[in-house]
Amino acid sequence: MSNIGSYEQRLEGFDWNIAKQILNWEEGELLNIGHMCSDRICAQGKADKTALIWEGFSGEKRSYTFDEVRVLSNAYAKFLQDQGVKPGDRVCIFMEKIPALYISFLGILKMGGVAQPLFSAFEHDSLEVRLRSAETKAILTTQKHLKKVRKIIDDLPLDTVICVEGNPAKLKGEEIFFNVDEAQRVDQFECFESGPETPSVLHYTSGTTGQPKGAQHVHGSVFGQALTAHWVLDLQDDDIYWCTADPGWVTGTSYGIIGAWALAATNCVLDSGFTSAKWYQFVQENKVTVWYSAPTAIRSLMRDGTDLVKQYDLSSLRHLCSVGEPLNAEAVVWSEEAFGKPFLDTFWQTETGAMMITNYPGMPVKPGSMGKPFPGIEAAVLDLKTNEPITEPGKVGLIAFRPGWPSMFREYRNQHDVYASKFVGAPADATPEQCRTADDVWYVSGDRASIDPDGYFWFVGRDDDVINTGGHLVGPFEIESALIEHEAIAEAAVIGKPDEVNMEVVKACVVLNPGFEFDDMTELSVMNFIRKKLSPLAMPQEIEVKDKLPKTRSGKILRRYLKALEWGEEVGDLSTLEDD
Ligand code: 6R9
Repeated sequence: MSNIGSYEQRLEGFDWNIAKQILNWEEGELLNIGHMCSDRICAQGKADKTALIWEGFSGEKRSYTFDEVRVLSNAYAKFLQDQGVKPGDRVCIFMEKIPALYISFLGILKMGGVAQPLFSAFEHDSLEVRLRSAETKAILTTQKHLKKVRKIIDDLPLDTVICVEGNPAKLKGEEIFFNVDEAQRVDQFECFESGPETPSVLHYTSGTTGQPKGAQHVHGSVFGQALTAHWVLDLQDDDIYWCTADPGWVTGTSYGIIGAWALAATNCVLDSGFTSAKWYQFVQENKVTVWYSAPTAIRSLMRDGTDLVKQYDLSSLRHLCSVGEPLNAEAVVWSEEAFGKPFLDTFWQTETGAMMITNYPGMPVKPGSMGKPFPGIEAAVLDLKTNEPITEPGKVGLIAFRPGWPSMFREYRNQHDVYASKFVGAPADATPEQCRTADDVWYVSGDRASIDPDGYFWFVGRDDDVINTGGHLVGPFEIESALIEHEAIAEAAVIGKPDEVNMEVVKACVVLNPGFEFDDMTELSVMNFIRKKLSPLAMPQEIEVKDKLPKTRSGKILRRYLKALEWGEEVGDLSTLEDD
């Protein structure tokens, strides 16, 4: 059972150095996530411990010890070096949740590269904007996804395409085949001498306007990720841990790789589509003890009922956590009934790199609340007009954090003004570093919440137009831009539409080009167009044709207005709405 101490005990005299003690890491030692998640674990006498338990789409299984992860990630690191990849170069990982993803992630970090994981479901357009923005030097992918890369490579500064799975005979031109299971093991590799501020992982996240933003993380993030994994996920040495997130999403790297392996937990990965039965089977078979998942999945499990739960032996489960969207009180209560313990909600973002507001184990759970700030995190809700912290319980404001926690993002790649706009109290022309270090600065999350008299945070909603579909953030702008490339569409506005399981799904309101009819064929063609250009997540589930779109006088689409109509909410101040 957990022995991590009460929330109150942990708050008192908190210091991030505790993370260093927990990792047994001393100042002056090498701080490289790749090294800390493999070599250090082996050096602690855990070389033969299982690091990865993997099950693939068609039921195939593989497992790797920490020593195997160590030598195989060395092999990736050396191979990348041999290809001319230099420290600081961005290396994209674009593949399903196969073992190569997890192991190459460490390999990239070991040689000083910046790992850029992207969802394999992305189609060429989504891939292209992210590779272009990151000026990605090399991409690791599988044969299945090569055609998307081929489609865009000529226009990109991408030098090296590495295929890690498939048939080498199918490669073209300068594409290189590297299958780590067949490659020579590299027993010793001299890791890049990174420090706390050395760039590590670049995660793309969607915004309301403009293209996706690349949130840059650093090697020092491991302290935040490991400590939260230890105290909130309650990861202990003998845990069998399953984080269901794909590493294309920050949860899948911060907790699906870094937090877990830095603490030497055995990490489970199921690379197959969701069914409740499949998931329960996986928990039962691997005796999963700690489970970190998302509300969409929990709601789907709930829909399939407790009778199904009873058909499996899930008694190994001792601790459950959730992230990505509001976790409904109903889901918390159901999980108590179904699994004998509640899913504990945690709130954080790509930008924060690690958990910020959490239901700390042992703290009384208020179903529907996100919990309280993690020790060491100063959180507030700011008044919507004055940006001052609200002291009145229950009043809604913007969730904000005092900068300075270890896993905080260090910049939005090449978008300094957007980075600066996330901070209140920083000088207008502040550098990213000044934004984080100036006095009285708050990082503003873009979400709204209230705080109750006991200090619990209650999520209210996002402060922008970003759509949260099943825990994945989708930027309306990216979809709108793609929609208007379809021959039938003149204008488009994209909003989130309420959905029972996914919380929101994408809805598009469109104005047609003259001469086009909106019949079933056109609808299907538009949906497929987006699915094939961007990703299945971005595909509108509903398309509504309008004569015109509501716009501000300056020509900006008023998504807020469309959303209010859709959600049956008050439309609010429409003074900026363009006249008829
Ligand atoms: C880790 C992650 C961040 C946004 C965030 C908020 C929503 C995350 C939540 C939650 C309510 C929670 N979100 N956790 N909303 N309750 N417990 O999800 O990162 O993909 O960047 O999304 O997700 O809107 O701002 P990211």
